[in-house]
Amino acid sequence: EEGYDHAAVERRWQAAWDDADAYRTPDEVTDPTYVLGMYPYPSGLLHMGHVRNYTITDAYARFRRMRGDDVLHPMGWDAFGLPAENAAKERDTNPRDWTFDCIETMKGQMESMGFGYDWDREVTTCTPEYYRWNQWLFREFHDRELVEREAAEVNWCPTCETVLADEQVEGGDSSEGPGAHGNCWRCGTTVERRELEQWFLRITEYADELNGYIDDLDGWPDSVRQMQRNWIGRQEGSRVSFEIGEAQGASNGRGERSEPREYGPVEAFTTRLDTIFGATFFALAPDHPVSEAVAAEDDEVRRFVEEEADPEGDEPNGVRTDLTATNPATGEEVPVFVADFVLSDVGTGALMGVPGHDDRDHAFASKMGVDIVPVVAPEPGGDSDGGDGEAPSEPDVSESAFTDDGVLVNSGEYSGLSSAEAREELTADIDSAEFHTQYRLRDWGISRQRYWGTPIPVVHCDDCGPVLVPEDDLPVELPEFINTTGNPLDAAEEWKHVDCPECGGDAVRETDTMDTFVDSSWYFLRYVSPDLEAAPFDVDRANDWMPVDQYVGGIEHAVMHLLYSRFVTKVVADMDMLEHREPFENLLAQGMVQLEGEKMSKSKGNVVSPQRIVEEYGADTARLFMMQAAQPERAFDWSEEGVRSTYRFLTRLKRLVGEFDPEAAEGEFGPIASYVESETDATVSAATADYDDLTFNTSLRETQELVGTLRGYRDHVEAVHADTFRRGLVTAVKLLSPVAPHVAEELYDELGREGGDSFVLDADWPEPEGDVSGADERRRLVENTREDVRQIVDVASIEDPERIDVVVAPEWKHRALEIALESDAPNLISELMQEDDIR
Ligand code: ANZ
Ligand code: ZN
Repeated sequence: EEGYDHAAVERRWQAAWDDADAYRTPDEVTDPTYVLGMYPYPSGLLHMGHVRNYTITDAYARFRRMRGDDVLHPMGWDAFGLPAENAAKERDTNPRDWTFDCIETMKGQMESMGFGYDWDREVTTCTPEYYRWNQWLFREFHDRELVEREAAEVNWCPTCETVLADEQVEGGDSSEGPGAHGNCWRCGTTVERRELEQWFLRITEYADELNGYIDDLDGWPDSVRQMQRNWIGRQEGSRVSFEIGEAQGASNGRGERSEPREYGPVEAFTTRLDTIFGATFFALAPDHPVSEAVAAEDDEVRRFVEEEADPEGDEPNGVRTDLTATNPATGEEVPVFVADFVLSDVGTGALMGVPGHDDRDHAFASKMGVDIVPVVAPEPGGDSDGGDGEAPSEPDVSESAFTDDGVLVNSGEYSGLSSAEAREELTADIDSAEFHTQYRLRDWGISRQRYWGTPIPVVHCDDCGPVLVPEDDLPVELPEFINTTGNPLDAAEEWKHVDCPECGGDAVRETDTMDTFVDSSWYFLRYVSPDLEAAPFDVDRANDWMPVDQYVGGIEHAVMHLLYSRFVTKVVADMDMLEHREPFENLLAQGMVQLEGEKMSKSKGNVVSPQRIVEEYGADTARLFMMQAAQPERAFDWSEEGVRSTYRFLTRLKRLVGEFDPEAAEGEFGPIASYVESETDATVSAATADYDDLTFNTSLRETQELVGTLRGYRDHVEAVHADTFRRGLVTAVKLLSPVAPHVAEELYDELGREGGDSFVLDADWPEPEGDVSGADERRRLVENTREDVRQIVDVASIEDPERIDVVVAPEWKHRALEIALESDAPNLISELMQEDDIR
């Protein structure tokens, strides 16, 4: 069977929308709904992941619009980044031209998909009109003491020759938190550590709020919320200092004896101060200042620090120093180790070792021959051998640690307290202890040694040090691209040398550019007033539209992009530029498009080209197939057979509408028409609820069933009732229109528009006309006559014999069975045979 002329239909309506400026955002906003898909990196061509992402937002935006909301549904380009620079080098062009070529292509593809964007609001981050506001924000952050310059160990990719944020290092388990070692997210090369002067945004200042608000983000998937919590890694505990000194009479590694050295108090962070009576050793990270001081004098320690320490190793390794630490609870001196399982960027870089109650400490102490003392016992009565009032019995910790909370033992006057009570009391009683909340989150290093990004608006002067570029001199524009190894900005001599804004002397521009996650941390605000020249965004409009009602994008952005956006939103709110403190009210992380169970990817060579699908079957088929294949959050397999069957559905629907002749439809409004009306109502109410939940797949199934019912109606009665049939068709078309907008426009046109609508997208969303609360009930109450039964059976059984029980009143079931037997309908027969009232 031949398909409909999808190319003609799609061309016609895209042109009509264009002419009418149909997707312009309304100026007057009463019921704002902001629907946003994560903007793409302009890499060359749209892939199926994009198509899925943007079909979801487009369908939802259209649905909200038909429901009467004012909708903002913009699109833009995450246009800075390393691949453009690499591509430019390969092709002997420059990143700007390459990027704009990609944008043009992808924009054309988006238009061919029928995505209804307001292109007047297009935002392209590599334009000075956009990135000047990154620079402006950098200044504002600086004024608020949220910018810091620090020499820091950074992740360095030797292949890309650039620093990577912790989040851009993959392979290390991200649940381990920042700083996990691994591979470059771009090229897979093993990441090295290097020390460089870096600019940081102090996201840690907002750690507490970023963590606390997660509880309120109930429009977000739990998985994403949990990933954010893990990343922030809030821990409540105590800081406690141990006095560190050289043991009396210890040798200092040079074989001489000298005065015992004092190192003073050293702080450790612990979540288990209740176990302090069992702290039988103290351990320092290899690059803790005390470790470094000791290493300078002690060969063995130096060898460990410089050569042997392996923080990624499975086993904890360490070396014993000549130092001792005084346990402030017991007054006892315990040995001090330098150990590689103590991480320098966690807590204070030092810990009290409690082998009886911590697994790693246990493994380390066993290896080093350190005492293992139980100081917490399981709560008596909790276990089978326990009873009320029984004394807690010490756990056996010789083989492994007892890591639960419990009741203190061997802890002096604190014995008998619960772990929680003991933590309170010990923190209060020990002079050198205080409560402390710690985060795994680190400040956000934004410096990149790359050309294609926002220049950091700083000038380095020999006399004044780093000086911010004054606001009036913004933007600091990128110079022309120079094809060179290393950072092209270092080679841009003319651009680089400037006068110091403070003293007028010779100075040099900062040649690092910003992480592109800076661009994406506020782009959703730029869309509200994309052309504004006086500010990054119009505060009133932002307050109208924000927060984004529905944000849709890939799960790979669960941590970095979403966390940075939340951070920047909070800072902007603190600048009194926004009423809201969270940017995204509802978040949908769309599932992957797969082929034979594997993610589509160039490297696997299993990519299906959206362009080919659009050419062969049309954008509507591509969109409809994707949305009906699975719930948006789920992964699903691309299937050419599925695509073809969707195409057949649209082709037949188009024919069904085409063949409907209202003049010739002279059927009565009888029980069958009434049944069809109730099916229409029931479909509207179910499909609407599903659109509200973004479960397009079920709403589309309902709609397809309605189309089946309508076809059955037409095929099995002499003449349909014109109004009923037309209403059914119009309803089906409207319900399909968010997902298959071109066909829907065409059919809405053929059916004769309602009111003064120019487009189906301006039409009112359908409403049930009858009482749908009892829809099922009403279906049963259809007044069945003998002949009606036959016809209802025919109409209903086309699509779904299982529904026979709601379609046919009980007293007519026998008659229905007779009919089924006569017409040799095996599915229907078996369905009816199972009915109680027949058996
Ligand atoms: C004593 C103690 C006793 C601890 C005990 C735990 C259990 P988790 O384990 O994730 O809750 N710690 C502190 N600083 C560290 C560092 N720089 N590198 C590695 N580990 C460090 O994290 C909190 C615990 O991590 C802290 O509490 C400390 O060990 C360890 F029965 O202190 B605990
Ligand atoms: Zn100066």
